[in-house]
Amino acid sequence: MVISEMRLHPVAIADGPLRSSYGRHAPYALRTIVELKTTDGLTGISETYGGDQPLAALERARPLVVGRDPFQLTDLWLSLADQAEKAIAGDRSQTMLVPGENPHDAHTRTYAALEVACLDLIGRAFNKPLCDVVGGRARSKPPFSAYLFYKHSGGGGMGDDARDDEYGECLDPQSMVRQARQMIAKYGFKEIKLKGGVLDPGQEIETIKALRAEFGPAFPLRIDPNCAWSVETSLKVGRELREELTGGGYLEDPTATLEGMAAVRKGLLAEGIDTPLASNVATTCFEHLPIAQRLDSVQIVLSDPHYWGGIRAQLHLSKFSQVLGMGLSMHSNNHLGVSMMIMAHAAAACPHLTHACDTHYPWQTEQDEVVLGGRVPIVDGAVEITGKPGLGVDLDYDQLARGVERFNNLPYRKRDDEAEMRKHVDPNWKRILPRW
Ligand code: GKR
Ligand code: MG
Repeated sequence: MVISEMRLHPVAIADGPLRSSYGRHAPYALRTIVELKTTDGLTGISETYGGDQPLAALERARPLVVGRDPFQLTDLWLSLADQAEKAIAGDRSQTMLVPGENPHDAHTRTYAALEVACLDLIGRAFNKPLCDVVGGRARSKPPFSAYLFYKHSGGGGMGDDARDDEYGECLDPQSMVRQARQMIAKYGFKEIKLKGGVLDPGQEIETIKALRAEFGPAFPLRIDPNCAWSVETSLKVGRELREELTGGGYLEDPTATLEGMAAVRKGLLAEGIDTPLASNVATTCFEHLPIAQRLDSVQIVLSDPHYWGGIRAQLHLSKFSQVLGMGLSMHSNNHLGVSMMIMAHAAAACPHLTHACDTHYPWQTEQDEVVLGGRVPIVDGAVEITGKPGLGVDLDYDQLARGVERFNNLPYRKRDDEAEMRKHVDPNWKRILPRW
């Protein structure tokens, strides 16, 4: 089996005006669909970040891909890692950059997209699901959590291409409870994540309390303000939500840097509050983990095969976090069904996975899906790994062409949530950390 061709499809997918400490989501999110074709007629697929930068990085890797035996993944990794070492070393956190934009991690993202497509090829060649190709599964129905966002009204897209606003405007505790009820009724999620860092912390505390009042302790709760709070504010929130964020929940990236997180942890423990801290901002690579453990900054690592370096890296991370005494959950960004299956196979394969994974999938619609047969089902909060080979999904080429056309018609080529805030909310808006 030899890879004879690599096809890259940049797509734009409608996205609602969701808020976070990064700003406001634009009407379309960007993704890239990767296809690898082999001399014996197989096609392996993958999905990754979108826009110019990821596309250019994949283009640069083309000479390493075409002509390759898809089993030779270590060699591919070594070649990409070697290129990366020649780049300037620097801050690998996600503190200031939106996910998918840190140039110091470009090699792990590029490798991940290619590795997944190779593993999909191998699965198809041997008629085995991808998670079985990497050693089998710890679970066949990996769980995902309801991912709630404060949002303005609108369902994403523009003009004639606007989507229905399924969840309406949600900018206070009561509308957030409504959003949660709707999402849980539709998908059966059993854990809840609230994207915070948007309203005054007092209102976000109230929102978490309203969610607890509505769903009870059987639904673990987590809140993630993406570093919007000072250490002091994080301590106040931790104190006020001591009941709500324990028992399976967590406090995610309340403040910036491993040192800041360590100060929050230390302060909470000093008051007898053992709320675990999770991170996808301060910890983004293996090198961060021993430091995070030494400082006691992070008790739950947020994996993500898209930027930690693929499915095999996900397995290493599962082991690494277990050995370091840390829990493991999964981070997400806007994505389509191919990524849904990448995350599901990654989560299925992990022996050590302690929390339901995040997914933005409820925020995308059937109209944008590129998977043949429509959206990947989430039932009882889980995605089932079926017996289908590879990722278990194929591409719908008409839908893919529509996504590419939407991309070609867009004036932007990268995510810029600050610009959206300035356009729609406040002409002077800037991301300030900490904001509170
Ligand atoms: O989609 O606005 C968003 C989120 O804030 C996303 O960019 C983050 O990467 O989901 C994310 C997180 O958990 O930090
Ligand atoms: Mg996060």
